[in-house]
Amino acid sequence: MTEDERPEPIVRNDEENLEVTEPSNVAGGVPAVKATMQHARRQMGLIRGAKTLLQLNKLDGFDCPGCAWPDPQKRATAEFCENGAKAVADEATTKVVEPEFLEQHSLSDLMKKSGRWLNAQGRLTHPMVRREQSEHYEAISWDDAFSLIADELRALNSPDEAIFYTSGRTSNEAAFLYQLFVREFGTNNLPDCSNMCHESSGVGLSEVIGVGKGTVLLEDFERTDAIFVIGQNPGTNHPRMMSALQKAARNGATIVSINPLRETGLSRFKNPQEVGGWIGSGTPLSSLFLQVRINGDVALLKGIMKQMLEEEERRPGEVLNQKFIDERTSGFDEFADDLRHTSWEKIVESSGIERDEIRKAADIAIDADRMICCWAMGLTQHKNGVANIQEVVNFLLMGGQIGRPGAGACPVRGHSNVQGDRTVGIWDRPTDEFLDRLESTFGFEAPREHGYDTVHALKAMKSGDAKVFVGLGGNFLSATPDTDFSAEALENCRLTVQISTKLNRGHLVTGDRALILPCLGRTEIDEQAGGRQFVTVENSMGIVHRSRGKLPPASDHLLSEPAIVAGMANATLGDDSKIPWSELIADYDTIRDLIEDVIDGFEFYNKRVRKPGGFALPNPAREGDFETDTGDAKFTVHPIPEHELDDGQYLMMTIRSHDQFNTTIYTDNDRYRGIKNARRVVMLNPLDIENAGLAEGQPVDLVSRYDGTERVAPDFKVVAYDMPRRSAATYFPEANVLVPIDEYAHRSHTPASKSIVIELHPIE
Ligand SMILES: Nc1nc2c(c(=O)[nH]1)N[C@H]1C(S)=C(S)[C@@H](COP(=O)(O)OP(=O)(O)OC[C@H]3O[C@@H](n4cnc5c(=O)[nH]c(N)nc54)[C@H](O)[C@@H]3O)O[C@H]1N2
Ligand SMILES: Nc1nc2c(c(=O)[nH]1)N[C@H]1C(S)=C(S)[C@@H](COP(=O)(O)OP(=O)(O)OC[C@H]3O[C@@H](n4cnc5c(=O)[nH]c(N)nc54)[C@H](O)[C@@H]3O)O[C@H]1N2
Ligand SMILES: [Mo]
Repeated sequence: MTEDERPEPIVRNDEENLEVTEPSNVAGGVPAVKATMQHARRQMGLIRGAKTLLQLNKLDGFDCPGCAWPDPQKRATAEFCENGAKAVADEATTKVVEPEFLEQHSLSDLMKKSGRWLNAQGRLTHPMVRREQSEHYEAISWDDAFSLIADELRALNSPDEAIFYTSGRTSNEAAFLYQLFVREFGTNNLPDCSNMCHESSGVGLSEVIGVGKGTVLLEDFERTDAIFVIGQNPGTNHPRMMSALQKAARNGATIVSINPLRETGLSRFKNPQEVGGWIGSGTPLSSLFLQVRINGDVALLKGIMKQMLEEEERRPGEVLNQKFIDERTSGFDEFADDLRHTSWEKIVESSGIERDEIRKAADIAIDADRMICCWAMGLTQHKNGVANIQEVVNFLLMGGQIGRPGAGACPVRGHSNVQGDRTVGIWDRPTDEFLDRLESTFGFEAPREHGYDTVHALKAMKSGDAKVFVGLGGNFLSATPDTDFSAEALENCRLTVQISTKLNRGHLVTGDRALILPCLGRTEIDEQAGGRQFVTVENSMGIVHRSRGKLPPASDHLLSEPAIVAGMANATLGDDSKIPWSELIADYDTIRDLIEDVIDGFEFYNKRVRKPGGFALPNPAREGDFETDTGDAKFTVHPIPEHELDDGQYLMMTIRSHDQFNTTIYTDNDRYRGIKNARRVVMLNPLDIENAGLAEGQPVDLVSRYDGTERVAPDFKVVAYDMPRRSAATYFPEANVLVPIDEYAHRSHTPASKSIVIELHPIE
């Protein structure tokens, strides 16, 4: 492709200067501590930095705005990890973006800057508006901003022409009020980041075990014999999980890692919270690494299970938990039949894993009295994402590994409150039971038609069926698939509203008019008429607990997320509303009382959440009670997915580097993988590089072709990496432009961000 033909990249990066070194073989240790201190100091200064970090994840402090990994009951002095510290430092930065900044820099000027640069400018301080045809944002009062939203919403032909997105950092209180406002307004158009994340887990698990959440608690890691970590990179994305894995390994558990990449965190770990963790060579973690092909997991799991079945046939009664299978499950015969008819050739070919290795994995599962399977985006973001999760459940059910201590399913959630947001009603497909409870509690008629999820919201905006977009957090432009499509979708709106803490590219690609509404972050004091407030969140294991910020807000003009929602609701619904919005904001206990009225499991919410460590929500599957339509856990049968790759084509996964939180880029380095000063890179197997006549460091354009449309991500550099043949890895969000809007998982509609067929076009 020539210089003129290549499109402007919609995701921008700073000047890059790629350096490649060997990937690290141990996670944590001194480099992690050093990186933590550097980030904290740079953003917050020495004293504020240290003080803030010591409040992180404390019983009376604030919940880490990073991932959703749970906190142990016994907290360390420094109960945080390198990447949690980066997320906190990023929010608690002392830098600010004041109105003058946005009045000076035009939107097209800012479009030329990288996402990392935009984020690094600091915290947003004032509500800002971009008026029609204007090239700039300018300051606006809160009242005028709310009126503008109300005018646009009321002018719609139907409430279904508005989209209300949520990102998973939002608290239970803000999320509950938000869905209440949206449903009283009259729509279920509540897409959220979960649609792009663990939706496949939710859909998959609900069907076969009756709850859409994981079934293990942190203490189960101390009692388990084997842990399978599948399609997850905890050393980077859930570093506090490393302490749990380390403890499990020390207690004798065997850890198996299934991943196309030999991720550093899964081989060895030096716990920076232990004195001994700073020296020595670290604790060896995974004893078996299966370098599966991208999307080879169905084949691999079938292989492990086929091996178990054959073993059971050789020594009946010794391998499977037949009693559990007979009494608590259905569908075993069809499932076993399918395994018998799946050939070993097909399994080995599709998974890329040899029989011997499969046998080793099966032996570990057979020897384990108690087994846990953990997974994340490596399983959910495929067209067969739901099938992937249900194969994991099949694997667990064979040994009766759900519903007893030390065993179970562990989808490791991403955003710190993504699970809580769904629990309190952020869902485009609410149940009738939930809507009935809203109606009986509040006395308004709840909309019954299901709303748009993320993919379908984008399509509706693009086609003109939706005209107003409101984002409660997040970065809808850069996190969604098909960036050019998303940009057009946003530009097609009459009004786009972003409730945000930091500047991102989503603020630059707007509807006819746009608002930025700046809000308080987790780390900050939330003072309301009724005094100082706290909020609550639910972690990956269903524990609901408090989070109370301690820092003075970044600006006097910030409102809390609940207050912003109430402001929009008051202005839009006015006196017709059945809900006393302003009273609820004065004291968040009153919001929690309403959550308790509407949602089961929150009994004595205000009392129980004040107890140190919070409380666990009910989870029938964890107790061995499967509330599916048939009342038992289900074995299911899924085909092995096929990817026909022509010459010159590769199957690409888009993954996170060590120095980003989703679309927020901290630096252009990926320390564990040995990649420095560059994000526009494509990792390939060295033999593939050679075969294709490419060279390391060579610039290439990445091209995907689906349904006759060619999508181009320009100007990437080739990096040789230890990974299966014919696979490619790029970073999210740089490569999102290649993910077609119509490539998403069956039934969960999660974009297939981990299996996109691409070609490489060398740049002359
Ligand atoms: N520091 C930090 N922490 C985070 C985040 C962050 O961006 N930065 N994001 C948060 C969020 S929202 C989420 S959802 C989680 C994400 O946490 P992860 O799911 O760990 O994140 P990804 O980088 O998407 O990594 C997916 C992993 O799956 C592997 N993989 C890809 N395709 C396949 C496949 O087909 N099969 C198998 N077996 N493996 C595969 C990749 O090699 C990679 O190791 O992390 C959360 N925590
Ligand atoms: N290709 C590809 N695409 C992906 C993924 C992938 O692996 N590959 N992963 C997907 C996944 S798992 C997820 S979860 C989504 C993430 O999608 P999002 O949740 O939409 O994206 P984030 O990058 O987490 O959002 C960052 C922005 O949130 C705002 N923010 C930060 N803290 C707060 C807060 O406390 N309150 C408010 N109101 N705003 C705040 C800041 O302005 C910041 O710029 O991306 C998805 N997209
Ligand atoms: Mo996520």
